Amino acid sequence: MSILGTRVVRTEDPRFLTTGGVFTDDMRLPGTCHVHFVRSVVAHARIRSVDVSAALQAPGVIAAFTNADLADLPELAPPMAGMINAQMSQPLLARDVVRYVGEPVAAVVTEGRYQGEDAVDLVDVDYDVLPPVIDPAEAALDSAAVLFPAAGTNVAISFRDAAKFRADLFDGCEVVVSRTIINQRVAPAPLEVRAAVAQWGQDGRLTAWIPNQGAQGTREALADMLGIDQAAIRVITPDVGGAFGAKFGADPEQAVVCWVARRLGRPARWAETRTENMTGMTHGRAQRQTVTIGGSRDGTVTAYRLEILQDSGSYPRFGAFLPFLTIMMLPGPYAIARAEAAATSVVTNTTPVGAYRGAGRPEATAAVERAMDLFAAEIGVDPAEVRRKNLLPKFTEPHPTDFGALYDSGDYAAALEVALTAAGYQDLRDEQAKRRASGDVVQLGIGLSCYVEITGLGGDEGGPSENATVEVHPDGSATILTGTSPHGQGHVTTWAMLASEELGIPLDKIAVKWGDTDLISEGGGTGGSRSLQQGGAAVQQAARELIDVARPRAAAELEANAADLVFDATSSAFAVAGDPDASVSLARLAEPERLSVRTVFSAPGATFPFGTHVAVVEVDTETGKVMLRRVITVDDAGTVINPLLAEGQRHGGIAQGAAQAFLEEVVFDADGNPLTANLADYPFVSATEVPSFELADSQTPTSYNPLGAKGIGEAGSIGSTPAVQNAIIDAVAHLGVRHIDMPATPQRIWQALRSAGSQA
Ligand code: MCN
Repeated sequence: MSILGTRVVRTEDPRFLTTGGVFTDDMRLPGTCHVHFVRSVVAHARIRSVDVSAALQAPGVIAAFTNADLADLPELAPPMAGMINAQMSQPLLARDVVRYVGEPVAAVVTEGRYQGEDAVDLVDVDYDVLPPVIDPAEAALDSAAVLFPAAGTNVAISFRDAAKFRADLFDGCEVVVSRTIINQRVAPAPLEVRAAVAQWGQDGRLTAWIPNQGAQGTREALADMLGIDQAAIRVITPDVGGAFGAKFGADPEQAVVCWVARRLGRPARWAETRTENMTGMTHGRAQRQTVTIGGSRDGTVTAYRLEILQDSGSYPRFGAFLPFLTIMMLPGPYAIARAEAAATSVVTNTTPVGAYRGAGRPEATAAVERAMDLFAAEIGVDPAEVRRKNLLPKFTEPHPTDFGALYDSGDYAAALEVALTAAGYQDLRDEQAKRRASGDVVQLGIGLSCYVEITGLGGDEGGPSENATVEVHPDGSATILTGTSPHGQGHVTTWAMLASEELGIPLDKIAVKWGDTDLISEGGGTGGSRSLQQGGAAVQQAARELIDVARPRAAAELEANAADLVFDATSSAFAVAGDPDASVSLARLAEPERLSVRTVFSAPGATFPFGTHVAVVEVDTETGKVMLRRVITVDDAGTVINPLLAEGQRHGGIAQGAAQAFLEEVVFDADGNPLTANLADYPFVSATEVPSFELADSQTPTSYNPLGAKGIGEAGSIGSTPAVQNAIIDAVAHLGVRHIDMPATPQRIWQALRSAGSQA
């Protein structure tokens, strides 16, 4: 019986639950010093001076560094240079200007960790405060103060041109609705904050332990920031306590820790506080979207336009690039005859924005799903019916869109119907009608969201790819080396399942290794829900190739013809066809020489998982309080290899996505002071705010890899956000409310009800 598709319990967990993980901050090297950062307390200012003299006198202080000390490091280009305005790069420590609260200005190095906490307070930074630009709409104005005078603009990058919008896009539409909606800034808030430990060897090589999503990408980022060859760096990834897109590459602080270790000739370490994490780690989303949707009164949508203003934060990073992905997924699962989009990414005096679970695609889904509901409300047709009318029909051959995507396979209408049936949609509408009729204080809301997303995007010209090595040892065990980098997704379990399936080696005899660049020099890491479809496929391919390598050895051993041998995965041995007594195990074949295969799996392209989410909420119309009652989802990620893990990903993603709809938001005041700088002020979602989700099964295999698998890691956070937002608005729609921005907090709901009431 195949192990694939079965609910194998995570083999990672016994260790986490007993001895515990070993995270970067657990690394202990003799003679280590501690790095602490002095961070800007103002959002925008010229630095007149940085005086570290008092700090240097404090107990335990070894050294203190400012930007002037980093003269041996190269001038940095912004990440994704060539696309992003070249004048907008971030120095490792602020040079003449600070551009957000939390920006590292100086580094203080101490013998003991606790000594640094006090010493940083003794560094005297003299600021000449500049006008802060916090609102991206203001940043986009010609009259706005510019963050980078040399750039002469706050625009980091733009995509397509709103000036070229068609004047006739909405011609012939019976109904056109337009609205500006906010996809607010949120914090990835992984349980493990950022950290680094660095040590230079006698040979001049750097070893850096950094929590990341791909050691090879982290090595490249460090090489750029330190101006050294990648070959001179070894990155090791200890256990990682969540990343959610925000731990790709390396951050300036991590490069400074490496630099300090070199300068002082001893190991150096840093682990941030939660407040540093909330203000210093990249945030996600942060789009202002203007949607315009038009069509006929029967529910057919014929035209759709999206204008995006992306807040990139102070130093443009991946966040500036998010609209590219949003536009790529613009029409979502719908057949809309005419659609167009344009986007501008601007810099503001706030924390830089980066990738966050879904990165650009949740924003596309949120826009079109909100637009669909606005349209449905305007024409008075059930939102399910409007979606039904406009979904692309089922296709099995790749479907190209006008926005550069090639949907591999999909049956969006089926996903909608399965979800509606599982939810008991009509019963819910009946209950809603009853509560509306009785004027119940607590109203019921039902929200829908249909989505298609992109997973496994990227790679070089050859398309997306990933490598894997499988080695069988003489004792019957095996080792897998992978270029992916799990941080909660369970690759150890799944990769072992894939190898076990091919080789017949039990799971507990298969070790999975990743995240050491000296051991695995190439790899794309884990992000964009790429790992199974590329990294997992590579493991399967390597295991199959290993059988091919072993076959001639078995033939020699058994003095048989290679073609007459069959490999039996239940006994992990080759046997001569028709003569089961003549057999030799794989383990035995690994005795004379190493039995190891490294392979690269290349995919023809990205895959496009899809689904439908139905959210059911109760809204107290007197207090605005929201209770999330149910979320029912279809998340079709092709063939599922381990349903337990895939469902875990869905549960986590749905909770995270739902939290964006009604709880989470990173807030700055008008001066750029962060108001959500810890987990007391930032309402981090927990199990108490969400119900257990109802997950319907749907598997439409892709032909892009032999597993038939697409990605599942981000589906939950893509589908759930608009479903929950739509449900909340639906609960109070009969009272005259058409839209409430996220997060739909009690205050916002209450205000929406009041202004709808006063208009009535
Ligand atoms: N899987 C499966 N069948 C499928 C698809 C996936 O059995 N058809 C399983 C895989 O074997 C794997 C897991 O589900 O164990 C997720 O696989 P995949 O969809 O390939 O996604 P990745 O492993 O590449 O994970 C990346 C994704 C992203 S982009 C973010 S952000 C995210 C997420 O994973 N961050 C996470 N889930 C997270 N989960 C935790 N605990 N922590 C994070 O930081």
